[in-house]
Amino acid sequence: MICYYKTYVDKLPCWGASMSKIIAKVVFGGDGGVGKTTLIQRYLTGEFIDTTKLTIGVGFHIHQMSHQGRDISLSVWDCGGQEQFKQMGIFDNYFRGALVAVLMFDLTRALSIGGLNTWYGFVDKNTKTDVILVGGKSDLPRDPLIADDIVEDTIKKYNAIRYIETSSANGLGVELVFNEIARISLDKISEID
Ligand SMILES: Nc1nc2c(ncn2[C@@H]2O[C@H](COP(=O)(O)OP(=O)(O)OP(=O)(O)O)[C@@H](O)[C@H]2O)c(=O)[nH]1
Ligand SMILES: [Mg+2]
Repeated sequence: MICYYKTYVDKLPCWGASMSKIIAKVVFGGDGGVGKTTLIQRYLTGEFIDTTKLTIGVGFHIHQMSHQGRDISLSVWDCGGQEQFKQMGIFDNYFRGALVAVLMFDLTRALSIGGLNTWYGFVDKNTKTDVILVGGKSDLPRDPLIADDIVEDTIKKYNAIRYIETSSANGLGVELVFNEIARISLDKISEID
């Protein structure tokens, strides 16, 4: 059972003194334009970049953070949500071994909830990746089709352990997403130490 969790974590032998040696993998999925890249950038830089270009293929960041006194490094994979990238058949590989998958939809666009089906299909069920569901762009008027019961059903359908509404424009929920990623990752890593 212990080895089972080892597949989630890369241990780097020598990354520099200030870098946590444990790197937890987190993957962001969701349809094109829901706000994945902008959310990651808002967290990493503190700025709302409203000129984000669509992500071609997959973006990647390494981020060192602390959560409740423990250090962790995250490898953050940001999947380009445009249809042509989904159809390339590469995303299964990117989701494999992730501790956390962030599945994101756009609160202004009900169709983006429907799109989550494909993204959930990429989640690695063998390694029991935890899903965080994120509803983005909460600063904008919400699509009236996204009623509370639709959100509740979506949480259940994708076994999300947390649902967070975010705005990269005003910062709401942005820190919380990454704190939750760190908390979940550290809990899992504790099981292999
Ligand atoms: N008002 C508002 N606009 C946002 C927010 N998040 C993203 N946007 C805008 O939505 C557009 C798309 O954002 P991206 O972050 O590029 O979306 P994405 O999910 O990375 O898209 P792909 O890379 O194509 O998968 C950009 O013009 C952003 O400025 C938000 O929280 N509030
Ligand atoms: Mg993007």
